[in-house]
Amino acid sequence: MIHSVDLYSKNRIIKVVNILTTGEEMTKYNKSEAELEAIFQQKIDSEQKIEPKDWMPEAYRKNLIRQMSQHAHSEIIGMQPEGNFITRAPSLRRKTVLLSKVQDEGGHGLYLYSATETLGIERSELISALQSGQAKYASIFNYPAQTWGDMGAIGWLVDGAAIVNQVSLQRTSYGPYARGMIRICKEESFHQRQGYVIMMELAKGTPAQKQMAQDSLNRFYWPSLMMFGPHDSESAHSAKSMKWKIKRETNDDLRQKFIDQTAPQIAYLGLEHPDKDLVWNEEKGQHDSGEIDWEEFYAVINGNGHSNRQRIQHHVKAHEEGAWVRDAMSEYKQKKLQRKINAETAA
Ligand code: FAQ
Repeated sequence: MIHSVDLYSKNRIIKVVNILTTGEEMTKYNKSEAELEAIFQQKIDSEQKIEPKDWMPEAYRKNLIRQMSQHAHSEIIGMQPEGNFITRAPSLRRKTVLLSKVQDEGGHGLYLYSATETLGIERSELISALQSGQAKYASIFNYPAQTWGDMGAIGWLVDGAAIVNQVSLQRTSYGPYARGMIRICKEESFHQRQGYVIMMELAKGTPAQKQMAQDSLNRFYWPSLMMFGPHDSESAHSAKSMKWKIKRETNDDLRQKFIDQTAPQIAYLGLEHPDKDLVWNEEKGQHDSGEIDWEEFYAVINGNGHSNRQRIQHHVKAHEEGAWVRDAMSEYKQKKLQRKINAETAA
């Protein structure tokens, strides 16, 4: 009989083997850590992907686990504001579209957790870090969704901002993350479009509907800009992440792209721009814009946004209620393994 502790040790053994590979490579190629690091950086500089079994500096692995798991958590926690509106969608068609969109976000979270696990960390460790508040998720999901207009604003602006970032991440240096991003971006484009269509319908509807669209835009515009993170000068991880090509463009450059792409979309809807300081700068070929409320940003990422506690409580509850699924899966896995061992012993 194989007990779960045996399976657990099996995973531990895999981890140890991975660590040994590092040592083996050092002996195999007779290379020091510094030489391996130089080879690693050359690979990055020549646009080769780093794959799970390749040698990588420990700080690269840790930084990737941090960013990728936070990205996965964002997708999963991000299901909550829109999930809350599935039963309130104004038509059957809208309900099916929203349901499918929210399911896609769940799928993105799962690809990203799986990709993170290739770096030698267990899913359960990632989930504990989320639930204990040790790991962050995108600040935007701590703002409440209050109206149907918010479903439009989230799809258009939140998925829109996510795409601007994720298009650049398709070229990230870690192979499993880059490949995951290609599929995720295709799905996010549909999400962004469905959000904009909701906004177009509201904006050309009754005065009350147009007002609803304006109100959603006003509440979600600035938090969407915050999705790109602090200014480059304040960004703790950017320098290393850019050198390692985990990030391909800086927080401020990506935010600027989003500001520039969103301005004509707001104008097309006939809505007022929430940034009263926004002006086109002919010389720079981009917009100059007003300053983000960074106090609000830091309050939200440090756990004090409107919905932080509610989002985590909801996740903990859903996770506990799903325990039987995980137990059933692990029993089944053990049963299959035991059958295989029995068959091999009998042969
Ligand atoms: N929210 O040094 P940096 C989506 C943290 S997917 C919360 O600049 P970095 C789809 C940062 O983690 C949206 N925390 O950090 C969807 C770090 O804290 P740490 C998610 C933030 O990593 C749509 C600290 O501040 N997308 O929306 C935020 O180099 C609709 C210092 O910052 C991704 O995760 C923030 N906005 O750059 C789903 C993309 N900004 O870890 C459902 C991948 C910064 O030291 C519905 N991630 N922090 O404790 C990235 O590109 C990067 O991680 C950044 C931040 C750009 C988010």
